[in-house]
Amino acid sequence: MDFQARKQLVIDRYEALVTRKNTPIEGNGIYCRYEHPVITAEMVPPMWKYDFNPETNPFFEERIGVNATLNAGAIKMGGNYLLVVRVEGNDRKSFFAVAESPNGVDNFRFWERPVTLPDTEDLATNVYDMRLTRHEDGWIYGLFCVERRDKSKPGDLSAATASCGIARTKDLKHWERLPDLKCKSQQRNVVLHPEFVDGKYALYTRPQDSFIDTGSGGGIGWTLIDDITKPEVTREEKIIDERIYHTIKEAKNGEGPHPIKTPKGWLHLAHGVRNCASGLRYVLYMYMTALDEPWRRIAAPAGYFMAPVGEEYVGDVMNVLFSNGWIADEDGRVLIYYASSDTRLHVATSTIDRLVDYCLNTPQDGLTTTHSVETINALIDRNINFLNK
Ligand code: M1P
Repeated sequence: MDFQARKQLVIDRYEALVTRKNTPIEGNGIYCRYEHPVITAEMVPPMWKYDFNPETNPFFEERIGVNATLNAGAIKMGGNYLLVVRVEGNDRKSFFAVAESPNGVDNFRFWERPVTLPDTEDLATNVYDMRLTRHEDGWIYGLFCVERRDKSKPGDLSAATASCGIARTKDLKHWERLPDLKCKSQQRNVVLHPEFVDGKYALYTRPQDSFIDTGSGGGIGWTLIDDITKPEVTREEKIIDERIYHTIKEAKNGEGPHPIKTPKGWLHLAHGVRNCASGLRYVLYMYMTALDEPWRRIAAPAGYFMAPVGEEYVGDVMNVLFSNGWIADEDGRVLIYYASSDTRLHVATSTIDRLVDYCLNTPQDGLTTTHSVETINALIDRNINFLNK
């Protein structure tokens, strides 16, 4: 195929993908998955990957490969649905890029260029998983993981450190970088609460002993910080959603996007991790906290909310669902953006009412087999009266 024909083919394939209609699939009554992922590596604009000059690229070869599009922060602006996507190149470096859709479930297109994120003096090797928070102080904050080589282990080429990077913006175009969060432990999955609490910025944290292991880190933490422009954890990180033996969050967990405020409390989406013979398994779960005390858990439905199905199992890091973005629409609809197996990005839709109902009325985990059977029997007992109604 000559240059012109290949160029046309690449553009046509790209256009077909970004304009593809997406339809919901009825599920368990709590949420609907969708037929197609919302963003895949193939939906990154050809202009970012190909040299369009026939002189310098006579075979119209791809020059810069994109490996995956995953873990996106989400926000609604000007009536459109915007995702700050983690785009991972073939070179294993991730960067952020904004994709926009008129309806939130299909027709996502990346903006002309990826985000140019100012760095700190201590350059990051990698950045990823931005959580967006439209804070009541008027800024939109992006909190993300900053990965650097662990200089204390010069002999170990895979030793890294994780800390929380912070940037803020009004339009997702111009970003002001603030210092990284100062903290005694490593941190990933740090999320900014959208409201001041006692006049302070509030953070969901995830203290961890090392880059991968949370070790003595007991779960999702909560702390207040005095000054977002000099962010430092000086108070206790109170564990508000703990890891528990023989549950979906035995090995580790982490807050997803910032919680959604509802009349009945704050709705939280998180990921839980357990270990098994095939490696780590990441699933999504939910919990709720009190409106006036966002650190106090009031509901904890048992088990996972979403786990991988079908092609979602397969990818770069198998058996993973991860979410750091959702949008609560004005009409009560909730769009949940989740990535599967660190490879592609999907949407699931629900409503505030359904999610609150799920959290408040799903039985809690009794933590033993006996309790699980008792819970099922109690439901059957109640159902007998309704069977033929
Ligand atoms: O590979 C699965 C996920 O692993 C990490 O999450 P956590 O810090 O909870 O282990 C992150 O690197 C995340 O990006 C990734 O999806």
